[in-house]
Amino acid sequence: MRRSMGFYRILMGLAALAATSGVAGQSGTSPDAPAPLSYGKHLSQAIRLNQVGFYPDGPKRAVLVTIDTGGYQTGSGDTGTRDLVFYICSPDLKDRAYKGSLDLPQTDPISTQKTRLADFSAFKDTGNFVLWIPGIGYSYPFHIGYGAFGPLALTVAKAYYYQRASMPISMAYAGPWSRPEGHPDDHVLVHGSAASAGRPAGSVLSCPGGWYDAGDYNKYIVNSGITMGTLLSVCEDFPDLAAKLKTGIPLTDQGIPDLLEEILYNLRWMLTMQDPGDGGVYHKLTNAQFDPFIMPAEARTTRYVVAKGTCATLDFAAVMAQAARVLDKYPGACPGLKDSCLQAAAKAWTWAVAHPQVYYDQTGISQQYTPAIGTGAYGDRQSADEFVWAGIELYLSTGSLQYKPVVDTLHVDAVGIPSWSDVRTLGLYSLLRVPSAVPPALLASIKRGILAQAGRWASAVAQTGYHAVMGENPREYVWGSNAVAANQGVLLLEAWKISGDRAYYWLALDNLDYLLGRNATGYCFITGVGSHSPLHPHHRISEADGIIAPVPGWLVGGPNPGRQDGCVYPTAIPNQAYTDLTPAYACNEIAINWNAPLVYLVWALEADQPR
Ligand code: 9MR
Ligand code: 9MR
Repeated sequence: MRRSMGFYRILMGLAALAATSGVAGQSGTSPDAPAPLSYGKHLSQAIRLNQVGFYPDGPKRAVLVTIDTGGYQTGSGDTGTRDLVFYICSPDLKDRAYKGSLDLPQTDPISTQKTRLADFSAFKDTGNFVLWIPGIGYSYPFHIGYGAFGPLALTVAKAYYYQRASMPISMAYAGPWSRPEGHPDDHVLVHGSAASAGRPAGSVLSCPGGWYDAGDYNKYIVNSGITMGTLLSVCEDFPDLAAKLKTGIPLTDQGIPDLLEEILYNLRWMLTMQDPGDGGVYHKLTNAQFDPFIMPAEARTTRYVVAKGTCATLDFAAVMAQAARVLDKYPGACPGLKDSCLQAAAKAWTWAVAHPQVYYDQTGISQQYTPAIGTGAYGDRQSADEFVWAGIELYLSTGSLQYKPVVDTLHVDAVGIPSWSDVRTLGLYSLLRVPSAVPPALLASIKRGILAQAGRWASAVAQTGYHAVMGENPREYVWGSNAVAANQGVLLLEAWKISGDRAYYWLALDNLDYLLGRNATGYCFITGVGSHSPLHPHHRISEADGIIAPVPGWLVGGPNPGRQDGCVYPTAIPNQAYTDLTPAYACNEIAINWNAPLVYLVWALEADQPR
């Protein structure tokens, strides 16, 4: 909120400026004549841009919505037929540092909005600016600088700290978002669905720690899987940056990056979710039903571990194997942990091979056992991709011939982005990290697949109204569409690494521009970031803590015409189906698996900037 206070001060200054400068009406001017320089000195939400910043050497684009056919927000009032100039100005509009003209209007294929692009890539000065279009208004402020996303990199990673279960979140690290410990999870019951000979129903387990999944307070292994795989990949791919970025969290292990410290908080919880008797992993640790909107410390409902499953067990195996590889780089730290991870991963694999199709069936479980379970299902009836991911990570981390057949029998045609239910691509990314271990033909097919996907996206981007890959395909506006945008960015960065073609790096940045405000809703989708961001996420802590500002650094789910929450949205148009309301969990929840690719995207972009 501090950022926006500053922003409002700017606004007030501008109001005073407008009052003294004799702002004139449109008298005597035809609608198509150039606008006088004397009006339009107010904020215009019709100007959409990255509300955080730009790199001096990078592309810089803003979009003016001239006509908003969807009725989500008003357009600019511009007819779209006249020539329009824009200026990059100091925030008080006194100094004009750059002049450009807007492109002709085009129709955004999804929203059917009419949009005009303002490209100021040629402007390379550093500092704080607004974009001003005479007659229309000025934009939210932004920064141009090397390391423009350094603070953002810290904010989106720090978010996980606020989400920790089973420990107090202290004032020293969390400031206003400090809170007492919630969900100790040291007295967790084995649900009937999870019973085994060694651990009959009602046995008491201790499974403390970890992150709450999302707006709710439950902890799900499947969703921890993709989250951890993505965050561990940040550590693996950008160790130098990880060593430098200090997120300001309590440190228990010496000599490891803050990000890894945060990751290990969830990893140690995950380890408790394996049955040491047989190696199987419980699907989730949960209440029977969702908690109400109360603070973690007030929640007292009985907690259960529910049903072992193949997908959870393999996701667990993959995470533990990859973690062993990352921990290997910090030999002095966390004594014994790497070996524990490797043993746990191997045991989990063995269980999964013996139980290859134990799928999570919440309806069936609830019919058979009491209590019935109504929390997030993360049900997935396909374990082939989990076998591939786990097999690859185990092979790369152990070199054992036991896992080699997974690599030898792998055939890759197309490569798509991963999701919690489809994790194969996480394994493919890992193969690219250790090319010497991969058969050359397989390696080539993975690269071809990634370049083909990235190439298709690149060729269609100019047709979108907001110049971003996210925006090409209306079917991508699913529950958690913002994570689709972030994951597209990650794939584009892989394409950049493979080909050396910078254009893919900039296309990845375009998707970050999308998430930070250059989109059909005008929102910067990360709490506490930018000038116009969600204030009412579906997040129990943010809603119940009595603080107006939501917990910062969280990416909300984003536009989703599915509206599975039954809420009223302003429109069902895919890229505008968003509302900043707490009950709207299908577009405005936050989740650990959505922030993870955002962390990857921002850290990867920053890792390549001079600092
Ligand atoms: O708060 C829950 C959120 O975390 C889940 O993503 C969502 C879908 O499973 O469900 C939310 O809980 C709602 C429940 O499904 C229906 N009754 C209202 C609950 C809170 O809004
Ligand atoms: O992200 C999940 C989305 O892909 C599913 O369509 C949706 C309904 O099953 O559930 C989402 O995950 C939620 C989980 O079930 C409970 N915690 C909150 C998650 C984010 O909304």
